[in-house]
Amino acid sequence: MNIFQKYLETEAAYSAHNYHPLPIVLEKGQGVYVWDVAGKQYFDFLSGFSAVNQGHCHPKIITTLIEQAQKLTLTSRAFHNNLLGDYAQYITQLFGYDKILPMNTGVEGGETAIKLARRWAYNVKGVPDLKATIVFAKNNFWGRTMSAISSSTDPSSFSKFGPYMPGFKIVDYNNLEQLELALQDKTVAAFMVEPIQGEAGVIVPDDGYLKNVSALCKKYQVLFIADEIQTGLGRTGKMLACDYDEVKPDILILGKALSGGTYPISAVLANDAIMLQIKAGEHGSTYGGNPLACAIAKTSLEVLIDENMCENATEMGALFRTKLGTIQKKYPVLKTYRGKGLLNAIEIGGKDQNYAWEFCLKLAENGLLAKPTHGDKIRFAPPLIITKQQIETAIQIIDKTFEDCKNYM
Ligand code: IF1
Repeated sequence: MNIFQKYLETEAAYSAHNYHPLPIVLEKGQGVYVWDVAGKQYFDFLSGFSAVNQGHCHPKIITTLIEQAQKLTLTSRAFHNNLLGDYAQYITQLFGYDKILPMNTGVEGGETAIKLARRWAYNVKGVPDLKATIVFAKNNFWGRTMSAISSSTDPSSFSKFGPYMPGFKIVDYNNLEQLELALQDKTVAAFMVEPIQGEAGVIVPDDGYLKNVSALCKKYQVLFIADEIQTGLGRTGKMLACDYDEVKPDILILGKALSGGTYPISAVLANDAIMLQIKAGEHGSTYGGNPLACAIAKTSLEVLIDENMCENATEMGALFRTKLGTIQKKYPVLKTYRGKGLLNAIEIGGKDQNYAWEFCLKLAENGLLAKPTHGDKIRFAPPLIITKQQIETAIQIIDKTFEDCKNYM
């Protein structure tokens, strides 16, 4: 029996089977590396689904976490705490919004954004009560709540969980004609979209798509909600993926790396005309805006900036894609590769659908962790602190893995 077996069996016996992880058991993480219970080291090229942008257990974030955890972790919002105001001022000035509504998970950020948009639609746009609609892009992913799956076009997310939230409409991603048609409906409160679709397999829209989305939203008095939970905070090489099109969404949703992978922290940012539509006692959560989260989030943002992680993501991402190009010449089974900054994905061929899974198993054996998404796509998203040398070593592992798998092709 291998060393992982008892962990896998215990987990299978007592924990829900709502995931199908790679059969490895991790117990340590530092920077771009994680180690399994046998002491084997891996490059982490998933980064906790882009929550660990700053690297595993970033020393400054961990120090902040420990120090604050020994002082005060949670007051509830029934009382003020000494950190929320300072953190709120910092993050709103950093991203250029009047206010933040602090939440915990990414999907709570999405739910909050939708509630703000609907409330604004009734109070400001004048949509008749109960008639507000929200437009989403096909293949969107913003979490697992009933609202999130009600906007999903992926049966594995929504089937047999109905009935669904009403008032949601779908347009093709990266399709401005369809979007303009949909926004002409006067009941539309908002268009909520990921600047790059992560779960769908790192789908990068045309240059200028977001700029046109923003213009259409303005034209039809519709709020532009950017879900930057995965693409934000340096992942694509800029602080926000929206920065590539120099657009400013009406509502910005952040999550994941807002805590450097240490704690669930999300944030919704908007200006007063939208944010103040929610009055005292009309929204919130037990942990939203807790002092531990405020301390962690501020340090997580500071290290992103102080350590030039956005710039590094741009440089290392470009190097990574260039190297993938050389691998593609040797192994045509590497059908396509794409991405921005350090949010990249490859599509691989192979004799059968399982090739991507087998490829990831072999990658793990060779010392690099990644996981397939939607069949034949493999996302590569290492922490943003990765160095040139580490990229080159990782590329060697990927190259070797194609060599190892070539009769599987
Ligand atoms: C799973 C990946 C999926 C997200 C975007 C909101 C959320 C997510 C753009 C919700 C969460 C996670 C959830 C996890 C797998 C992972 C993921 F792309 F990041 F890999 F599914 F698409 N917006 N993404 O990506 O944030 O509530 O989870 O904090 O549910 O399997 P959350």
